[in-house]
Amino acid sequence: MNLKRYRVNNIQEALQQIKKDLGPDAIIVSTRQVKDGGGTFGLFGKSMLEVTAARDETAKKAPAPPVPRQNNVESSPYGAPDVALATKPKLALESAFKSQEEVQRMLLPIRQEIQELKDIIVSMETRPSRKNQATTQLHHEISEVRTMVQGLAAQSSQLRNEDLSENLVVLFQQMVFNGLEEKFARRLIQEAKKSIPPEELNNFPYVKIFIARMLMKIVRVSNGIQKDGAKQKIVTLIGPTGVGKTTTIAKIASEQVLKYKRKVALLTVDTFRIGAIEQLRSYAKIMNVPLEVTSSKSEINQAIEKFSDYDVILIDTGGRSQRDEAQMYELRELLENNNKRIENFLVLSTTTKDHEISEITRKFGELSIDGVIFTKLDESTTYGCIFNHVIRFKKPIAFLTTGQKVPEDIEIATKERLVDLLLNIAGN
Ligand SMILES: Nc1nc2c(ncn2[C@@H]2O[C@H](COP(=O)(O)OP(=O)(O)OP(=O)(O)O)[C@@H](O)[C@H]2O)c(=O)[nH]1
Ligand SMILES: [Mg+2]
Repeated sequence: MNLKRYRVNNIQEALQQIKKDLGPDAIIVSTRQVKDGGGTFGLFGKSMLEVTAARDETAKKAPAPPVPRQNNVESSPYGAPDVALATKPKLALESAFKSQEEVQRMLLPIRQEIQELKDIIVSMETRPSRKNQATTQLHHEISEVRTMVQGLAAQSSQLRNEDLSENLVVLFQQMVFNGLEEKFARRLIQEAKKSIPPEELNNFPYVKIFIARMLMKIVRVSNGIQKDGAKQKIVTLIGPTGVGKTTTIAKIASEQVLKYKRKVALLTVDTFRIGAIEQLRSYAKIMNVPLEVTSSKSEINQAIEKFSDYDVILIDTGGRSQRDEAQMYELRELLENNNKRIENFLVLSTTTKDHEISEITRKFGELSIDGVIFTKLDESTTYGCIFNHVIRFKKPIAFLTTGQKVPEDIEIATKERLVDLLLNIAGN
């Protein structure tokens, strides 16, 4: 994989250089405006376009020529040693010891030693050490990126054949590389082609902003937790295990108390995981807000009754696997048809695979979903999954979380921020 970054005055300049350096199969993975040095702290620097391009070098390489097989030589995954031992030295030995059997007998201990070494190497390669797992994961990711770059190069030439301007192709590449589903990206650029005045199609900043505006119209946000005149807001966080529900509850509670000066109470129905209650209890203690532990629908209702004069009640639930029908049933039983209006916010991690995010949403969607929280943005490098979700499920996004620190690593999701995550609009 060859990745190169360019600072240029405009996209045409970048495309020329990329074609020259990386060839026609290179794809653009990112474009953004940056300040280019100059002046104090770069303040008076010229605004430049920074373009990152990738090319999979293995794509067009001819396959390696086959290694000629030697007669009577056992093929070895480790290559040379077997061949060397079984050919030249064999001839020398044959002349010294007349009989074939004698030669074989002489070679036996050497063969055994080689086999033992091979076994050691194999066991080292397959031992599930952390380092090995990380390396395997990395190899897997590199091969995924490589496949994507190859696929994108092919799709791009198809788009060029459909007479789409180079600027639209570049933005298509950038969005798909960032995880936006191909068919959504394709629809966007085809729509943009119809709406952008032909004389502007060669104006990269214009085309980019145009697509950003289209995305702003698609994406939905709920501005965190808005009370909208309601006397009380009750919000439950639901979702799979380990996505950050409890940590996010603590962040939201803290923001509600400190920033909005609201009276906040916490509830937890996470009763089957040791330590889960303690985790929330320690946050409640720090923030000086009450916490009630509940394990049935009637207990939830009683606790809500108890906190009837609180502005916001936040309910934490234990993570559940969307594939565990019994757990999902229990969650529905606990949260559906309560006397009070409870809003469910689905918590999803941006590190989860796109198709899993859809599966989770469909399963948890058997409960009503009023908002979505995307967590662990700091651990992810692509954010297209957020847009795929909005396009597929049309649910408003309430918050984004960006780290483990409570309370600071949380932000209210805004349309501008979301579009920036996909297209790098803001620049540096
Ligand atoms: N990097 C990063 N880690 C996070 C973020 N939010 C939560 N975490 C971490 O994710 C781990 C799980 O967080 P929890 O809040 O316990 O997750 P949960 O969804 O409540 O987990 P269960 O109750 O077991 O389902 C913890 O180590 C958190 O610190 C985030 O935005 N970024
Ligand atoms: Mg939890």
